[in-house]
Amino acid sequence: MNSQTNNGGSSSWGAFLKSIASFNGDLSSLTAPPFILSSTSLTEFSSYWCEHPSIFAAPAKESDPAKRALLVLKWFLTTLKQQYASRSEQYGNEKKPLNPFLGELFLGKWEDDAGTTELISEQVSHHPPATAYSITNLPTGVHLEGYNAQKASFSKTINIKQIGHAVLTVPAPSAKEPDTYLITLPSLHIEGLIFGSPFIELEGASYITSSTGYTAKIDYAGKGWLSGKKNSFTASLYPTGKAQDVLFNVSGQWTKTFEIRPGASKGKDNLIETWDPAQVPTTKLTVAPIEQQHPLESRRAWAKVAAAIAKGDLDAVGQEKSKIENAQREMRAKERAEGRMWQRRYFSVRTDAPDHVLTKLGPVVGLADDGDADKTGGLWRFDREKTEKVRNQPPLSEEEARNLARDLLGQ
Ligand code: HC3
Repeated sequence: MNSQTNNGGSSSWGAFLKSIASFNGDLSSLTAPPFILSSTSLTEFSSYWCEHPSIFAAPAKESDPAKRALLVLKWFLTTLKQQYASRSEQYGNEKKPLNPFLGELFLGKWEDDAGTTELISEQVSHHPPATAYSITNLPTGVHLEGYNAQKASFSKTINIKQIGHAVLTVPAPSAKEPDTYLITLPSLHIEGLIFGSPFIELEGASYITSSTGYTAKIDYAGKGWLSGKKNSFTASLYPTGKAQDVLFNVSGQWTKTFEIRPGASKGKDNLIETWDPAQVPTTKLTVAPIEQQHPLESRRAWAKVAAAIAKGDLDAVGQEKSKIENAQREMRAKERAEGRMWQRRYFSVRTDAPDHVLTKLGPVVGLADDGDADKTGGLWRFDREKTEKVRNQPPLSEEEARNLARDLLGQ
């Protein structure tokens, strides 16, 4: 059992395991013992897409469309370690993140050799929970947006199907129009539950398909009974519809190293590149100091809960969480009574027309053109007009900020 269980003791972990066995699929309802509680909200997870901004922006400098598609695949693969293993590497186990409230924001930027890259993450739906994000590298205009929700079930362990998708837009050097890449999200399950040190394993396959006519398929595999290494994958990049004509292969472990090689016709043993995350430092995201943040920004809104988690004071955790949950419930009731809806700050539901990306590229990767809107509260797209308006607004006065925190967070 993990050493961090000292606090909660093995019996509380045992009780947690028992509660998982009767799990109803609502991840937020899991009552986890203190050592497994994280003070990080799921809105922060959007930042995992870009911890290497120069790898994110690199496709914009490549004039060959097949090589651009390979650079996009490489970037996607480099994000997996951050997305799915960084917490268990940092804390020794995968913790239970804070369940974001509607309208919660996480804003930041990366500043490095790739210039400024901006992050906007917003909880756009609470029932069902869905987080939307937009990431833009300003010098190149490379832009990622997407939204995700999770559908969980229990069979031997916690299994999670990710709902939603991401769209990467790459303004390419010699191309008339930017490339569009539609990215699907892998399924995952939790391993190590029984030993009190949960970690994530990815499974099944995910895809990236592009408007330039290339598709990448990534197959995930874990450590089997007899063979295999944990966090393994093999990926191939091919012209869309011609899965046999592999242009590039990538294989390895998404937590460790992986190798990029040409497809069979170009000498599959020729190594093009080895990616070793240990050799490439990540760029730290900068967020505004808490007192300068908007009251709905994650770290400001959850500060008291985070402090209580840090102290291991479960009563205070419960009380502070309840304040937010109750205020949110009251706000929803008020909105219903007044016949209005919570206005999302940076994203809008796409209702006016068919979504061109999903109509064109969705069928290649098995995504419906409604973007699974019924399971994510809508087909969410980044709204540049709204964002412009927000940017032109004066900052909230202290009184406005206090009132917002009182009305929306019970603080
Ligand atoms: C399942 C998960 C919440 C969802 C997390 C997602 C899918 C969110 C979107 C990110 O881009 C990628 C990502 C990574 C990790 C996923 C989390 C792992 C565990 C957490 C459950 C709600 C917690 C389960 C409880 C426990 C104790 C096993 O950690």
